[in-house]
Amino acid sequence: MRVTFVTSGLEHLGIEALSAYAKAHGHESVLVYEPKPFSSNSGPDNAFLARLLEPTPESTAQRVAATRPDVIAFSSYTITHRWSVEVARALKRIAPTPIVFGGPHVSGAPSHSIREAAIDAVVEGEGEETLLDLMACAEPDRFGRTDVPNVWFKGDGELIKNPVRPLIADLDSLPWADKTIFYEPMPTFEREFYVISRRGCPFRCSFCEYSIFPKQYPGEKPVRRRSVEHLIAELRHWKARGRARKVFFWDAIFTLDVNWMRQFATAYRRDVGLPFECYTHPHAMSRDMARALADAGCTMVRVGVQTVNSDTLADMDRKGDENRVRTTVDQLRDHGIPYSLDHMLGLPGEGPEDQRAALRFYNEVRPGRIVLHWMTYLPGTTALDRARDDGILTTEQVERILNGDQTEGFEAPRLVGQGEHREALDEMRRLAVLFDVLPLLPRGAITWLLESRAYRYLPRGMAVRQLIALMLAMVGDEATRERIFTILGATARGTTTALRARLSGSERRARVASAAAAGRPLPASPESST
Ligand code: B12
Ligand code: SF4
Repeated sequence: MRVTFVTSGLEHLGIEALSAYAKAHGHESVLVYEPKPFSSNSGPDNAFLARLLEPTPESTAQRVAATRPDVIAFSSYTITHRWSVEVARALKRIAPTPIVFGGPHVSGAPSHSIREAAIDAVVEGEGEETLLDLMACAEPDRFGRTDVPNVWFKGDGELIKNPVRPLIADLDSLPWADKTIFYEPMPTFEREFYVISRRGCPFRCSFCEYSIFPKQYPGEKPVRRRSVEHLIAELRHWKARGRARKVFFWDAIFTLDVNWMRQFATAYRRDVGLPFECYTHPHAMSRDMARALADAGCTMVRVGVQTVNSDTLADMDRKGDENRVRTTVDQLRDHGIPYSLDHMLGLPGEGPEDQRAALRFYNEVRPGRIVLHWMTYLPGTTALDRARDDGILTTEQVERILNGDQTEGFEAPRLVGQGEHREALDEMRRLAVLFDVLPLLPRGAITWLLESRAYRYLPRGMAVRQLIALMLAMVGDEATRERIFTILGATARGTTTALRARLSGSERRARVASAAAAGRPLPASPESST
């Protein structure tokens, strides 16, 4: 049996895990990957360039159909869900092959997702065993209509939800991720080796996908970790190819168990030795943990702060406070480990004054980088439920989010940035630039910009912020440089691929073939329906 995965944007660890599992069980797996460098929310997004250069859903559907799949598998984020649905619809017009959707968006909004006619089955939660079960019933009339756990499907006039199966307890029983399916079309990804040592997070911050966990897996323990041996063997294998320059551990929190970390530090330094970056949480750092990270050769730790307002932290069910953050960065600094801080703008109830307070604090602790995120309302999260209950979002807005509808996007500024909030959000956009430049300017300059409110005259907008990111890459630490080079490399490669497809005419041919197969006239302009 052959499964064809379809995705866009950046490397996808979930697809790599599923592909490896399918192959280990005797199936074939293929990836149709569209870089979509101007619309995947991971680089310089630009609607005009996206329309001009990126493939249409019809052309992606042709690429998928050409792989002759038995099952077509999409993994969608909320920001990519509509695109995935458009490709699925184009596919259904040319072939009856069963289509399954999994991933964070549909896991958070399964009942909305399964209503889409082009989707035959939706999988929530972990997908390895479920995918195999689905491949065993891969015929249009049987697909997912059995008792396959984790699957939602359409019954006769009703939606059917099967129970979820237990989580995979022993991560060492899983094969290594199938990296080659991404490295072949996008060799630049190999420069920064993405890996996870653990699944799950012990916390339940309301804005995070992990807040869904208790509803999805009642009574289950979320955190499971690979053994050091299993992890190091995989890293050694990829290091031997000589292309990776850095490792990124994408665990929600890498620093959870100090004994594991000590064992890891010895083995990593001895057998791998590449610079690496990882996440921590102010409740998951200690002097011993920082020492073990330093022993391992860690070159960047990202500390999740998000806000320093204790009321907001409590409202968002988030642990951690200013003191914990200060202790965490002290411990990292004492061990010579560079750190960056993750901060969120637009959290419910916060305004410019909260951002100024955060900036004063960050100016004291002086991180090497501040990674900013706007509050995003994600399907299934407790933050979305509360925003609806508290009247922050309307029922229509919540429905749009659950359907992955991009009309207003999913970030706070466009959702709640009207009326009384307009001015406050505009000021926060200006403050965003100050967060960006903080690591580049001396402490006194930041204090002056902040207290005199001169930051209101700083140029803002994405172009300026991207320029600052580039400057940080030039003068900043090695880990940041590698991060930015990976994104730039992927954007450049994605653009070349898109240009080549346009110039060779394959895009136009795909649309003609698709329209002919569906018995439709070809739309007038190649760009008109993207
Ligand atoms: C590592 C990571 C990344 C990495 C790697 C991406 C990846 N998916 O592997 C990078 C840096 C590229 C990334 C980028 C982004 N990320 Co991210 N990322 C994560 C993180 C921290 C861990 C993911 C992970 O552990 N994967 C490990 C694999 C094994 O698990 P998995 O991907 O969940 O896949 C399993 C199941 O979901 C299921 N499954 C998944 N797909 C499918 C498909 C089928 C057919 C089946 C049957 C099953 C199935 O089976 C898999 C194996 O069990 C999660 C946090 C979280 N809660 O998951 C956020 C998370 C997935 N990211 C998120 C977001 C928003 C993004 C960005 C959009 C951020 C941005 N720029 O705005 C970008 C998207 C970039 C792009 N366009 O490609 C959100 C997604 C929320 C949503 N509803 O869309 C999450 C949940 C974090 C959050 N905010 O709560 N991310
Ligand atoms: S600590 Fe991080 S990963 Fe864990 S629930 Fe909170 S935001 Fe999500």
